[in-house]
Amino acid sequence: MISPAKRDDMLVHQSEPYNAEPPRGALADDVVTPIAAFYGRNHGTFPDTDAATWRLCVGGMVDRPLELSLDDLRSRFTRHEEIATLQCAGNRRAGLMAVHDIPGQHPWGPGATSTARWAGARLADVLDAAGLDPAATDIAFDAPDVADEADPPQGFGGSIGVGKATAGEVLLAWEMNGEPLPVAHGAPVRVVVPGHIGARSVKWVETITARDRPSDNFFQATAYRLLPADTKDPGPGDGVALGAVALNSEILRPDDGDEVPAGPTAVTGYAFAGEDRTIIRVDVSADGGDTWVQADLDEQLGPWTWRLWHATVDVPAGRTTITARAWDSSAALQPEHPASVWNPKGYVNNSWPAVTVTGR
Ligand SMILES: Nc1nc2c(c(=O)[nH]1)N[C@H]1C(S)=C(S)[C@@H](COP(=O)(O)O)O[C@H]1N2
Ligand SMILES: [Mo]
Repeated sequence: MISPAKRDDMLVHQSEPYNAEPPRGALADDVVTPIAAFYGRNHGTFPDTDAATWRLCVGGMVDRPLELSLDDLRSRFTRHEEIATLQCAGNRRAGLMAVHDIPGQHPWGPGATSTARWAGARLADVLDAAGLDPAATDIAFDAPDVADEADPPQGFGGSIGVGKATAGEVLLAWEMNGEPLPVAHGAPVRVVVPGHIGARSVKWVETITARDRPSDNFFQATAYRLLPADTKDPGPGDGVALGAVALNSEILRPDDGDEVPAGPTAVTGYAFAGEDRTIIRVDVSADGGDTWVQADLDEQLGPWTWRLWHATVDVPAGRTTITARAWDSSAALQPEHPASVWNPKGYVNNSWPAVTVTGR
């Protein structure tokens, strides 16, 4: 078993396969998350890949199928960097589970999201070298880590639309925060799809296939889909495949349950919206939403990153709930209640975040 080399205060939902998130405060200090704090989300055991023998096969609807070694990838294609936030569709699921049980899924808190500086080749350049058929509509990724939860058990995979795949920001990354990509995050090479749910950023990618329809992989066709609340027994194609990350935010500091000195209290959090949307405003309330203060937004490091924000609110003596709400550049506001976004698999809880603190 490969050790993921994480902080020892990670909240581990499962050790094998490794599923863990940092405590919320660990995300508050850096726009680019240290690797030791970066969440880990795995559907199977880390595969036994060897950078020396690893090959990337690019095929399907292309004129010139490719088989590339890591050296080929690094020497034939220009290296690009992209700072991108990954966010699991299951981030903040615990808030939905508090509304109504979601069996068989991890109760992720606010930490199933992190930001890294990724470097690698542009998927667009690799597809160009392979001579992408203009009739292709979807680009599928497949990895060797077998997920027993899939029906039938299969390697992890997924796909994105050809427009996104050729847009330039999607990377085949071998570097994370200036270091060689760790095994836990997909070494030797992972896909990074900025602005889309984490599940599309396939780790340990071995096969890229140009197709005329989305991937049939379990994690594209059956899981990571938004289902109506009353769906009983979802099968392939039910609901809607999740793609772009929805507007979301969280409070990182103070922590839920903290004691804080009564009076002015600093509150820090993150806010993020996928694809072409950016965060334009975050409000914070310490009186159940009667009054709000506008948070200061940190500079956004790039088009694909979350924004950290800071506000000071007056915390009275006794138990108080601090609430936040974010808007994106389409003027969309987060939904207030988790009950209104509850869904059977517990994805995309983007309701207003809250922590309860005691002023002393
Ligand atoms: N091969 C493979 N890729 C994968 C997964 C996986 O289980 N296997 N999990 C996906 C999911 S659901 C998420 S949210 C991200 C998490 O990336 P991280 O573990 O580097 O944080 O990887 C994605 N890529
Ligand atoms: Mo995920």
